[in-house]
Amino acid sequence: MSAKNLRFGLFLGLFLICSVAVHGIDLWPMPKSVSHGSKTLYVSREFGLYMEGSNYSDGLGILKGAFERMVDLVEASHVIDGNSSGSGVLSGVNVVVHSPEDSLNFGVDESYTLSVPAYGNPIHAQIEAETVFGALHALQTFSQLCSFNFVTRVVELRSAPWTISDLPRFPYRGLLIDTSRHYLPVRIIKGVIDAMTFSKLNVLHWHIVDTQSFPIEIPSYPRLWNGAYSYSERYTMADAVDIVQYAEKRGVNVLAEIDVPGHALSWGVGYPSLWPSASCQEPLDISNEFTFKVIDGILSDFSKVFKFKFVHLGGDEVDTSCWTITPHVKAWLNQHHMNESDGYRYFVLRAQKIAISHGYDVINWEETFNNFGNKLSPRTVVHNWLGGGVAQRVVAAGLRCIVSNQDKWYLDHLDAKWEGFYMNEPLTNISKPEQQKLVIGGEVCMWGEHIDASDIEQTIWPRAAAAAERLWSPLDKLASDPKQVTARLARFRCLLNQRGVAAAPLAGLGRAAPSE
Ligand code: CP6
Repeated sequence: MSAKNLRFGLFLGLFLICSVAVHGIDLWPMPKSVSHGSKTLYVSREFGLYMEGSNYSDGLGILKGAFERMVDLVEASHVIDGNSSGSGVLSGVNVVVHSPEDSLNFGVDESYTLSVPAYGNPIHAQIEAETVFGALHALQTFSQLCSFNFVTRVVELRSAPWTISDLPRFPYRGLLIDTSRHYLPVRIIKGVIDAMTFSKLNVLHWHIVDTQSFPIEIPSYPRLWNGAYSYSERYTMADAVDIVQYAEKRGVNVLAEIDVPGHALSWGVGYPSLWPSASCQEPLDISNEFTFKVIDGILSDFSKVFKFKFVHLGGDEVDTSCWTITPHVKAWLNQHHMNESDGYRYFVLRAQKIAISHGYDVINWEETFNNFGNKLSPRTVVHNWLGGGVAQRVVAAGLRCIVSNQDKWYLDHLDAKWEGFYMNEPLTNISKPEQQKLVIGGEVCMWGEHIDASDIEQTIWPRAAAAAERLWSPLDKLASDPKQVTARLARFRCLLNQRGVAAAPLAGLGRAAPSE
């Protein structure tokens, strides 16, 4: 077989897999309300962006950039032979944004309406949104209505007219990446952000540092990144600014984490006095004022770069034995009338106070709540990860909660299937509306011990997308049986592939190898 035939065969194969079933509504995640007709429109090669009636001036180019990327996605690798005007030609989109504000943060209005009329001269799609970030979601939805017709060789938009009205079920829809266990180049992180926008995830939880390495520059304490794996496996503060700006332009917040007092051994490579001793290196030395000075310096530097309302302070899996077997730490605890669990509480609460002094609300892993929940700042969001349904108890105590239970939403569990990701319901056993509101959302976690730049994409996708629909779509639009969405998710997975995201087949991760 010639290379050309082989390419054609592969192309035909992908085409057949990806174009089965044009029936139904091919959107992921499913919007709150959708209605459509049956007319096919052709997308003009001069498809344009209009902003008539907007109060928003797009000074940062957020909308224009998103529009250009959308046109790129829809036309990617295809020649448009279609007419640029005339009957049945969709010649542009008018975007009306009501708020002039362009700063992204937690709770920003992400709602939008999108309508595509079937007739008119010219025919323009219409997007209305309170903020530009709602308009970005509308453009993503619009891009999923478009497809390339290989017979007529035009980009078409089928089933017009469309009327879509949409908003997220939860304001926090996260994905964790871990750059301590394996370094991820900036380019890879940007690719993760791009892919997140396709399924409307809006928080990149950046677990930057941990025991294994300290890859980020901290200007206040410049020896901290001596704990990086190598000279090149590092992020400058300029890299961090670049990532945050890249994400914000796409409607994605960046949540920075330093996980203290456990998971912090690498801090002591540059500053050994942060270790209880040279032979007992974590948790951080609670008896040393310098420890809290360093945390203050990091959070002070972070507050200039990471503008999200929250910072994550970890607090999970703290093994305090180093504190009790190291004489000077043990003496300090005794002197302050603390046992080791008092010390753990003291440390977490003091770190919280420092974060709050820099203007942040705090997210902590659930062990902090499980051990001393009533002592946590009311500005705490408790991040679930263990299996025990802590969300119920957190919201009953009046605190906010993010759901990431490891039995369902840990992407590093390679045997976890997409169906489990889809079916994980954050409001399980929470029925009071005022308590439901305290569950601000959920997050899938791509811990980095066993993945790196070579395979992070196919490990995240499409399973993270399954969770993304759970977090975005209203309960009455979510399938009660994942079989009902298999075909639609499979097509979304193909769309990710077409867009250059190495999403694995649905029958890939989470499945045993086929037997001989
Ligand atoms: N690192 C940190 C981890 C994990 C946690 N915190 C983790 C624990 C168990 C599993 C996966 C990841 N690798 N800092 C727990 C929140 Cl199964």
